[in-house]
Amino acid sequence: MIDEIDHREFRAVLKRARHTAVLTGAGISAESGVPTFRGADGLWKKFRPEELATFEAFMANPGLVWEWYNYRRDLIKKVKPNPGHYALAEMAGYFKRFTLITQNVDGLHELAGSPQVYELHGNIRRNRCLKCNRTDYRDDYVQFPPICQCGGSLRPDVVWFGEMLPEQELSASIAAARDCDLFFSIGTSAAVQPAASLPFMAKQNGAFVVEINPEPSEISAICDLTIRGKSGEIMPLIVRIIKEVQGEE
Ligand code: BJW
Ligand code: ZN
Repeated sequence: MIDEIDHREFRAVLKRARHTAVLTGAGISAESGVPTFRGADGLWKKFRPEELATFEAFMANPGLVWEWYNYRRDLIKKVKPNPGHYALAEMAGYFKRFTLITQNVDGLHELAGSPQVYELHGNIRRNRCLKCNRTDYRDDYVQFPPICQCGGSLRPDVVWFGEMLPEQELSASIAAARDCDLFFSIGTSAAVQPAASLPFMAKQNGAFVVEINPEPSEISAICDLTIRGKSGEIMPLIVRIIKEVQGEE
């Protein structure tokens, strides 16, 4: 595996990169024990997205949608970042600019110490009020489904299908994809828009695009380097190479 990663062209790219941008998906948290969405053991194999991950589904049956999110919240509370998350937190220190963009709602990048993370699909630990828009991280509401102090219904503050992504995070992510010279797509099937367009934007701008994923994805064909392996194993190796090349004259 190290031969696949450790070659002259990639070493040169790592050495000269000025701005590195990274997009992560569910796969980076798989080794922490968080299920992915698609694939053999994916969440969507057991639950249909349109029944749980849309605003319409929430309005039709808030109790059912809340049960599903509470089940996932409980699971996420028990897990820890893995070597992939820690490697990315460390990587931030090795480039003039480093932008970390995630589709994940589990908060594990922040927990691993990444200094700034654009969370494109929200955060599963956060609640948002449908009436006053206030947010909080409480999980001790007495009523079920939970109600805000203003009387409005609370929802998980994640982005469902058909909803807009948070404007600032999305525009900062697009700007980074257009500005970077090195882009990593890690652990995502790149099946969901608009996040899946970011690697294409980076490529169009001339960036070197690297994919880390044990399986092919929607973006594999445009990648300059595809590393077929687990991010928890590959990312620490990449950090090791970055340290080496940055120490070279
Ligand atoms: C490993 C690994 C290991 C495993 N190491 N790797 C047609 C064209 C363009 C767009 C659309 C369209 N039709 C509909 C749309 C829009 C829609 C969309 O993209 N749909 C597609 C399904 C086609 N997008 C939206 O609706 C978005 N909003 C939007 O577009 O707004 C504008 C608009 C509004 C109204 C009308 C029209 C436009 C919003 C998308 C929100 C996505 N939300 C979710 C749920 C979040 C909340 C929750 O958690 O419950 O976000 S869906 C789900 O998918 C979640 C994820 O963030 C997202 C992406 O999944 P991800 O991370 O890629 O996971 P997987 O499971 O797919 O892949 C895991 C990968 O890891 C695999 O490849 C494995 O191989 C790999 N792996 N182990 C490394 N150890
Ligand atoms: Zn409220």
